[in-house]
Formats: sequence, structure tokens, C-alpha cells
Amino acid sequence: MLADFYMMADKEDGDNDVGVKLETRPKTQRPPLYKVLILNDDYTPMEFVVHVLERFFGMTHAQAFELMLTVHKKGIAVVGVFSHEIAETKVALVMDFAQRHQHPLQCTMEKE
Ligand code: TYC
Repeated sequence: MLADFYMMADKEDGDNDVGVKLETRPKTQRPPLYKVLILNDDYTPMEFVVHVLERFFGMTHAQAFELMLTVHKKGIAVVGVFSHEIAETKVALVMDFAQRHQHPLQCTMEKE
């Protein structure tokens, strides 16, 4: 039929093959990342929080002081972004350190 001829001419070669697009872009798998968050409270001394940020998150005193003030004013802040295992370890270390010093400081993680 003439109509079939024009349809084939449009997009198909008429042999009923199924085309498979060749994927050239490599699919690199990235592991999910987790935000480590620190929460404000009314009792933990400011200097203790600054010390925690220096000790466990590698911040300078100035960076730590600034982030501590952000948490103090806003209630919460992201301290860093890590793989699941590293984030879990940081949270555990901070929580243990706070407990040993009898401060109610809270540190949690959430998927980015
Ligand atoms: N709000 C606390 C105070 O006034 C200081 C503080 C800051 C506590 C940050 C926790 O994550 C925190 N002593």
C-alpha cells in the first residue's frame, strides 16, 4: 500500500528490528551522603560546643565559634556531609563525648 510505504519511509526500515540505543555515558554509582546536624539546647556551654566542632569536625576556632553561634541562634545547623559510616561514627563520638561530660548536646544525621 502506498500509505505503508510513506510510514516506513518516515522512521522504520520495515524489517521489524527493535533498535537498541547504545549507552556511551558511564553510570558511576555514588554512595548516598548524610548530613550531620547539631542541635541547640539551653544547658551545654558554648565553649564545649566550640571544642566539639574543632575536635571532631576539624574546624578552626573561628569556624567553630561561628557555627556554634548559628546553632545557638537558629536551633540547628549542618556540621558536615559524609558517607553513612563516617556520619554514624561522628554522631556516636559526639554523643559519647557529650554524655561523658554530662551535657545534653544532641547530634544526629539525616540522608541528604
Ligand atoms: N544555647 C547554649 C547556651 O546558651 C549554647 C549551645 C550552642 C548549645 C550550640 C548547643 O549546639 C549547641 N549555653
